[in-house]
Amino acid sequence: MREDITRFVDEIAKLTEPKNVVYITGDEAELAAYRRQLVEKDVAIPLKRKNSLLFRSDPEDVARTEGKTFICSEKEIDAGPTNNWRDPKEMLKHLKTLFKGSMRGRTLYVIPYSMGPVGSPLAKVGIELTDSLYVVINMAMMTRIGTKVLDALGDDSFVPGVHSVGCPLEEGEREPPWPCNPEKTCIAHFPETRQIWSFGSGYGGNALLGKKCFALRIASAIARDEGWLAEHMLIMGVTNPEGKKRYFCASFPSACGKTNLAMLMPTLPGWKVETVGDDIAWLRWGPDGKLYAINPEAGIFGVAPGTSHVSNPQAMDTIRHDAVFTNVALTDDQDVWWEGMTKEPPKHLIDWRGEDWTPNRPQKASHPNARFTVSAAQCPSIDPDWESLSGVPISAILFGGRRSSVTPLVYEAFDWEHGTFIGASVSSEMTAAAAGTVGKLRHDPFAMLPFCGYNMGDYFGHWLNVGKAGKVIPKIFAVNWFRKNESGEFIWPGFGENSRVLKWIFERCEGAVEAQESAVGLLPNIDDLDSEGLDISRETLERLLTIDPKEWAEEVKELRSYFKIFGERLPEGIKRSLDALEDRVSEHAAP
Ligand code: SAT
Ligand code: MN
Repeated sequence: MREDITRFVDEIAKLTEPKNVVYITGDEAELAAYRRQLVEKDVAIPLKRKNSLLFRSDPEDVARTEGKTFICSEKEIDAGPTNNWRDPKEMLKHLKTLFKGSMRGRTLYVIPYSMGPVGSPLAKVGIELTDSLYVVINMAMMTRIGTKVLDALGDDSFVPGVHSVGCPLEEGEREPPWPCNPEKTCIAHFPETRQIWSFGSGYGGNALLGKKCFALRIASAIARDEGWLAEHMLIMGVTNPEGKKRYFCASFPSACGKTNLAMLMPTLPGWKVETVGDDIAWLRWGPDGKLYAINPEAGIFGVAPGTSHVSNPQAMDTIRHDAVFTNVALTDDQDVWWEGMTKEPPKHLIDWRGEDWTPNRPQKASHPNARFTVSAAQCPSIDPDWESLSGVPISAILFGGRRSSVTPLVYEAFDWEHGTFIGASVSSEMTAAAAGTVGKLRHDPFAMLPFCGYNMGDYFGHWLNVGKAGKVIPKIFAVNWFRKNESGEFIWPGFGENSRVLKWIFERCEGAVEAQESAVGLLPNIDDLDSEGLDISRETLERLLTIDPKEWAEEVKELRSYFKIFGERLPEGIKRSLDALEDRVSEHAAP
């Protein structure tokens, strides 16, 4: 074992005072023993699905807590206006008091993990120290863990992460089913020294440090320094009926359907979608001047409610076995259920709080942010190249959000600078993935609002610069599956029908179809959006594919006021694009 690793572990053990320290090897037998242990201690419920467990979290610990997530750069301005900043020295002092003795009576697990396929030049290693077995078994699916990671590390650096649920156990005290410490929850990132400290929460992105903490917040800062991109994007392979394949990345905020899109079953005959990743992409220019992406993760942490054989049959197949479920409902025959899984709910369930549930109950049986965790390798649509060490070449980047109005179904950016502006301009109606008001429209640039490890204005600038370094520049598109009519109903069917939009994007990449210039970007000609077999009126299609200059004049005003928060850090390229958009919109609005 490398001396700096044992030193790190010893230091944290001295601070947190665990009863023992265990290095995770990643062996299947070891993980199976932990799963058994969780069941024996009544922390997890065994399911009828093979090797699968159900966990119920504390009702106070059900989603990422953005208000308790901090970026601790030396200077406040380097965290920027969209992050919660804390002085690194003060924060470290605070963390030392929080973590003092926080693992008493517990085991400290050392999890070496790789973000990216082990041995890939694009992969990076982290070491998470945690006192949560739930974290251990989830990290084992979400990342590549154990001895093989240490063997491949060589002399490279690693990102240290310290996680504690903040519930020390007194002698003889029983383990609570979901240990956490919501009052003192604190998730702190040190982008300059590349460290992560997370206290008090056991849930998802708060606790599985490889995901948002490392692969986005810390990695975005590394990527800025090294000239690449760490993005909140799925990666998918799209094959046309002639057998030609292209890869797309798509950025959407949490719980806006990235997993569904990455596993989409096209309704268009002859088209195929394969999954490389469903949440995070690391992108870099290859030696041939093309942009290559790897999925740094190895698993899927998907939103359960709404997932069904209709909305995402591939996900339903993926979670048939060896899956972990959190905050879903339990059926009488030891299986899982959540809202939207079937049209009719079962007659009786145990809900996510552990209480009897019948369909006449007003409360939901599963929590809206209930999740499944599963290894991506189990996904039937997994791409044959998903673990390619050099990544897959990207032809197009899609930006989307949940917008019930204003934003058309799809349009194309004029160029990379305009595409960067589109990414910077994303707003989305909030979901249950983060604590907050569901449905409220908020700016979420690049779907990175909660995940950018440095000043978002500088991040826009980094995007603009990165675009100058490649030879084969991907096309950039905006998409919006979530348009609604006056009665609040979705006017686009979504899911598998989104393949129609993917087809247009594919054909634009091929140079096979024209587009029409509009004030906001390049729109499809209505007849180029394949609507064969789709029950949709011409009028609705027109509505989906045209822009309303009045609405856009408002949008521009709103964006101008929003971008003010970045002050001097707002790059010229964004200002230029905004001015140009304003000019085009007012030209179009003129009678
Ligand atoms: O809890 S996570 O941050 O991992 C999920 C999400 O918000 O995308
Ligand atoms: Mn996400």
